[in-house]
Amino acid sequence: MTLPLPHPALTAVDPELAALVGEEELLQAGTLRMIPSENYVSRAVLEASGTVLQNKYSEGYAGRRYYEGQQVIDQVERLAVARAKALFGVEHANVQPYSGSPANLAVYLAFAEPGDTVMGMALPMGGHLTHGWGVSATGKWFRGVQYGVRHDTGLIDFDEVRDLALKERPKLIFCGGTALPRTIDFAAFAEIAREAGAVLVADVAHIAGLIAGGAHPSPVPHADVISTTTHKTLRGPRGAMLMSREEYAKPIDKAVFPGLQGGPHNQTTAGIAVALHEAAQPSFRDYAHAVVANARALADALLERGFDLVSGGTDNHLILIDLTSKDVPGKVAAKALDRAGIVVNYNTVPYDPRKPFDPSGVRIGTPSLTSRGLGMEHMAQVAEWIDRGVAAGRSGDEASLSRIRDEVAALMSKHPAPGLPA
Ligand code: DSN
Repeated sequence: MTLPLPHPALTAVDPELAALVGEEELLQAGTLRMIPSENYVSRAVLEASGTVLQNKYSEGYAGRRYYEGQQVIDQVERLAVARAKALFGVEHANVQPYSGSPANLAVYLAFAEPGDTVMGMALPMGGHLTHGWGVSATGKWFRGVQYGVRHDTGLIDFDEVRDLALKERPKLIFCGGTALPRTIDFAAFAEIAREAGAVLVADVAHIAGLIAGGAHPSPVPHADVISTTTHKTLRGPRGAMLMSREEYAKPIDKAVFPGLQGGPHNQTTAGIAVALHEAAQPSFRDYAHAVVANARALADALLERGFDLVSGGTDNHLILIDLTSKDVPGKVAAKALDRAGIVVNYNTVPYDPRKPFDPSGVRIGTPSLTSRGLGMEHMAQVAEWIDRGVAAGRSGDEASLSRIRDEVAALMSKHPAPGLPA
């Protein structure tokens, strides 16, 4: 089979949309995708996510629905829940949240009242909007207090976190985020949460696949609630899960439905079930460890080329580059790399003097390229492309960007992506 994939029904009904899907398939096949929150799902996950399960309403939970005709849907949801519990070793799993932000909002609904104090990592330090940041509903409807990382090390200062938690007595403490290149010390957060009388929420959206594959320590049994999306390192469809001990099952389930959401997206639940099955295979452990090994090798290669990495490197799938010393803004670099076939996102770095829409850094990661079978032996080449691309972005050398794009496409053509045939 060659790209783009045949979509006969779609092409017949809506050729304009079919053409756009085909363009996206070619783009994803021909580029080096390095946004750390993205990945490639398998053909099996794609198929499960595009089934007639889509046609069914099933508000409620398996065995307790508000609509009839759930003979199959109940089994699908039970399968996904059982697989999540087995994979992560948790007592309770809810697979219905539509995505990470609604999942986190459900946690607020379950454990806090509007106006309560909540604590999370500041967004520009690597946290997430829904951890109480001001522009988010979670920062408007709750009183968000925020911790960060140390200026000198780029690492979380647990003395600062403890002092803040004991002073502010938040109802919830979030750990985890979107731009954290280092291992999260769940035990340290749990101790602080216990002292402060807070519910500890581990948002492991970025690292769920690494945890499942044994390449990052698990938040079990330290966190009271574990929130995760399913589409990042876990390599499932776009969705989310909330996991906990049994004692929190009821408030979490009630908050997701009927508190916040209506009918679950059953086709997504099916895709999640397939992804969890795939993540339970021995090959997924290899994948998770390879993601980290690649990121470390890439970080070393970038350091050799004089790049300034926040916290000095990485323990996981993600690298945050501060481009101040390269004299090029993150946005200029990200857009140049995109023209060179290397897809990254511009990102704030801790204590960034620039604005969020025009920050100093770029955020890169290895989940997608590892899914395509790139290994440590390729990371020096990837670093060289990034180095050349950033320099070409600074000088406006479009010919150089175009040459990199051809080189990238040549390598990627030898590494078919899951879900996309060569
Ligand atoms: N948008 C996600 C990310 O890119 O990290 C977080 O929600």
